[in-house]
Amino acid sequence: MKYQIFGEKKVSNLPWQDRPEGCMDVVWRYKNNPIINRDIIACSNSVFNSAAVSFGDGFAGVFRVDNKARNMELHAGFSKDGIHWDIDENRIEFETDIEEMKEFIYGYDPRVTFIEDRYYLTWCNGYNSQPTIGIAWTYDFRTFHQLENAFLPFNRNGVLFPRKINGNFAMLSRPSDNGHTPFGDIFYSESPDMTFWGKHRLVMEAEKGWQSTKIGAGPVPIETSEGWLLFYHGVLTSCNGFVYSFSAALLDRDEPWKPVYRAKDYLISPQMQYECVGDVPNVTFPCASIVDAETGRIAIYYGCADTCTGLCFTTTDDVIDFLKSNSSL
Ligand code: BMA
Repeated sequence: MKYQIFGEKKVSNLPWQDRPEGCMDVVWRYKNNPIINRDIIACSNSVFNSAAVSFGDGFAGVFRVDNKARNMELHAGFSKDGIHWDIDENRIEFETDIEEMKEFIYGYDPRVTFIEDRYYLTWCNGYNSQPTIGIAWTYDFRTFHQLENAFLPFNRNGVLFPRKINGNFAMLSRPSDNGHTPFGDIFYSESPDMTFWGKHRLVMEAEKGWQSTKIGAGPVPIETSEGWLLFYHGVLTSCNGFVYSFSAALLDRDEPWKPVYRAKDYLISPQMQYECVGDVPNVTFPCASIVDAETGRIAIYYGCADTCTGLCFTTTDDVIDFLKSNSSL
């Protein structure tokens, strides 16, 4: 490997397929996509923007399930190979002593981050029916302990860093509105205790082309010698509505609110039928990546057309080289 990876472990059973012959893309799709169909459990209308991590000798995850009543809920699941999933029929019932957090209204777009000794779940949490960032932790993906919301509404795409920065927990998020927000930049915040968040900093604003309307952090950033590798989604407003693509940036290791490289081009945009056709057409929305520290291979989980879940692959070296030769900064 050309570039070093920090804080990640060896994942010898990482889902993987080599880049297809003749393919010139930096990120390529799993050939049997989608890996999770919309009807994988009885109650599901759709299963998409979801988080997966390496867990024990297999994988665990938290899945966005929009149910047949069309409420947005979070379900836990397990997998031996990261491709075939057993998803709980029942939604996660959070445990909490905080009276204000006891009512579950809706939850969507989960991210899971392992920090120190446990897995933290962040998601877009309905509070007073308005979106903000919920936080919970778990050891086993069976019992989840909910903490305070990180921010006031309206906020989405809360993604924790996998280690403390300057002695504090750190999170990316995207302040927004109560609708299909027509704007949005990525911000950085710190907290000494996972309760009180401050030191808010702008990281990146919406720019041009595929990322001209709004942007939002995707999977948990991966620490490398060249900076924090962040996959993020970007939205273009076409005459037929929003188009969600994704690409990558590298953020400074000590001051992650400072981008070092930022892709001019997208890595994946909706082009396959399962990405272009569904409940919301033209959406590719990554919420998780698993990296194998030994090879630098990365498996990215992404929601497709707000309907099903896909998988795609790359390596840290490939993405970093792409960023260095393709940066708008
Ligand atoms: C965003 C989020 C995502 C969704 C996307 C496209 O605002 O709600 O969950 O995938 O819109 O509908």
